[in-house]
Amino acid sequence: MRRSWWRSACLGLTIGLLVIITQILAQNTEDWHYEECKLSRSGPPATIVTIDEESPNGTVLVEKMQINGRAQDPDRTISLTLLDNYDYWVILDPALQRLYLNSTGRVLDRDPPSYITTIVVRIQCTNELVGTVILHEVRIVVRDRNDNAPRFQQSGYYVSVNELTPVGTTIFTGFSGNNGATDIDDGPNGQIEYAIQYNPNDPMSNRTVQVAGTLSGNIVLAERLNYEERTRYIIIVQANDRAPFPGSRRTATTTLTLDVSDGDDLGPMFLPCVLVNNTQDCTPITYRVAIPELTDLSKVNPLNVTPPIRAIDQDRNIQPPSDRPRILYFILVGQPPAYTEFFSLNRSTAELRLLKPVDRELYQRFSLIIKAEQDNGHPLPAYAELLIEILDENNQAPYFQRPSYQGFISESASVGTTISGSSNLTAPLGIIALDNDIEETKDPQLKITLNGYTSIFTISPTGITRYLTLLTPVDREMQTNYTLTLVASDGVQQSRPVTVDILVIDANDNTPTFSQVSYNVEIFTNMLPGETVLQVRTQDISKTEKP
Ligand SMILES: *[C@@H]1O[C@H](CO)[C@@H](O)[C@H](O)[C@H]1NC(C)=O
Ligand SMILES: *[C@@H]1O[C@H](CO)[C@@H](O)[C@H](O)[C@H]1NC(C)=O
Ligand SMILES: *[C@@H]1O[C@H](CO)[C@@H](O)[C@H](O)[C@H]1NC(C)=O
Ligand SMILES: *[C@@H]1O[C@H](CO)[C@@H](O)[C@H](O)[C@H]1NC(C)=O
Ligand SMILES: *[C@@H]1O[C@H](CO)[C@@H](O)[C@H](O)[C@H]1NC(C)=O
Ligand SMILES: *[C@@H]1O[C@H](CO)[C@@H](O)[C@H](O)[C@H]1NC(C)=O
Ligand SMILES: *[C@@H]1O[C@H](CO)[C@@H](O)[C@H](O)[C@H]1NC(C)=O
Ligand SMILES: [Ca+2]
Ligand SMILES: [Ca+2]
Repeated sequence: MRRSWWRSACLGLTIGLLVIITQILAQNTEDWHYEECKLSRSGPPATIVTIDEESPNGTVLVEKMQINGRAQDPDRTISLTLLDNYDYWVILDPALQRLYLNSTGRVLDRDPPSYITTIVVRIQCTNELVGTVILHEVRIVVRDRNDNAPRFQQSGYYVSVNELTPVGTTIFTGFSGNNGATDIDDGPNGQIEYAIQYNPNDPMSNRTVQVAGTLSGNIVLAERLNYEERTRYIIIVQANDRAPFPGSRRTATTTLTLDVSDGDDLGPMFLPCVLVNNTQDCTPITYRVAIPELTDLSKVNPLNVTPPIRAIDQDRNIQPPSDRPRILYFILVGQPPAYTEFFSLNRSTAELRLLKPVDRELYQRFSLIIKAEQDNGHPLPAYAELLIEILDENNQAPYFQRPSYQGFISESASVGTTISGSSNLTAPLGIIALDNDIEETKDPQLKITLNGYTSIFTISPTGITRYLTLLTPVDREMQTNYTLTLVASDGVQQSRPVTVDILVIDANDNTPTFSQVSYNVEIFTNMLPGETVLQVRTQDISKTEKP
């Protein structure tokens, strides 16, 4: 009985060992099956790759997934499927465990509005031996390319700057807050810098302003403006992005129109202004007035100054107009000093008035300096001379400088032509009448009347030297001479008449030609001095000679 217990115990032990060995063997086989579908590489569980945006279709995303197992027949141990393939951006080749980009018919665009910055897919691996499933994540990061140029938000920009603005002042901040150029690329590819470009159509514009900060695009004045010289600059501003390689940076340009506004930097000027040669300066002006001695004030006031005293501000376009200063007039100094008793100049109207009659025995003339200045205290006054002649009582008759005048006019002369003083028609015929009542003896106010042929000729109404001009065309065939008379009058006294003879000259475009090309002349030895050798006739082919 004891012996059979031992035997059965040994049998049980043997069976137990067998079971354990079998189990160990079985376990080894299953472990091997479970390695399928796992990654053969070490490292993080997800596969992360980076590609450029706009990569072409078929670009390899992942060369090999490195998943354990064989995904193609025969002897397939695993099968691979792509999950979460949003928009089908990824193609899986299971046999090669390779991932491709599918951009058939479209562009992988990282920038707005697509904003494709990452693509995440999962690869499902099914273990065909034991039926287990493992998911592998693949994360595709889309890298930005500098494929967009900056774009200005406005087609052009505008700024108005007063000419008195100091150099260094920020005059333009219109690019701030995304109102300048924007670039939809990412990072530096989308950051903007501004610069002023040379404008061949406005070569000064890149000197006039500077960019204060390349990132802000704020613009400062680099040179003094002068409204009187230039009122507008066309500035070309370039925006570029900051792509790391300068060669791949992209740019855009816009124009900034800078209008200069007028500032109060100039004083007044007296009118009329005759510029000194090629300058912006007026030649000094002299105003004149002649007043008869001992005249009734009411007859002469206000005094008739020629040209009328007037000054304007040289800053002509100060805005708003209410900011424009008024101009005040003063007599600054004068000779003789007694002028203060006789004359007053209205501060605001420049009206000159005689305060009491002048005796020519005491004063023959006054020479004054007048001043015009702005009513706002601006320190740039203008000065002019004012000459006042005191005229003798009118007791002398005017007279002509010459006893008679000879004038010439071509019959082809058009209406308005001035009668010439020489037969070659090179200089006009000037007629001067004088009056000894007036100290300078030349009175531009004298009235000269023409007697005879008033429908054909006329004389200039004013001026020291007068000229005759043609009113209707003349024809030498009708009349070759016109004789008329002139009379000068100072309003009271009259000159003696003078005669003007005007000769109509044949209009002749063709130079005279000789009737024969050469002449054979025989000179007789017994000829007397003065005898005719040959009569040579020149013929004017434009006109047959009249007897
Ligand atoms: C895009 O690429 C995939 C993978 O290489 C290829 O199978 C497909 O034919 C390509 N499509 C075109 C239009 O070329
Ligand atoms: C590639 O993408 C296009 C467009 O989305 C889609 O129609 C096509 O089926 C995709 N091709 C593959 C092989 O997934
Ligand atoms: C303006 O542009 C011209 C031409 O490119 C250049 O020579 C000049 O130096 C520039 N001026 C300034 C102040 O940048
Ligand atoms: C104006 O120019 C002329 C010649 O062009 C010259 O003779 C004259 O001196 C100049 N006048 C002044 C004020 O510069
Ligand atoms: C100047 O002229 C203005 C306008 O005619 C007049 O109102 C003013 O009284 C005058 N001033 C003097 C001092 O005469
Ligand atoms: C025209 O004639 C005048 C005098 O008759 C003379 O002084 C002048 O030199 C002449 N001019 C020409 C261009 O012949
Ligand atoms: C025509 O003018 C000439 C001078 O050129 C003069 O000698 C002649 O007398 C005048 N004839 C008449 C009819 O006035
Ligand atoms: Ca860019
Ligand atoms: Ca981009």
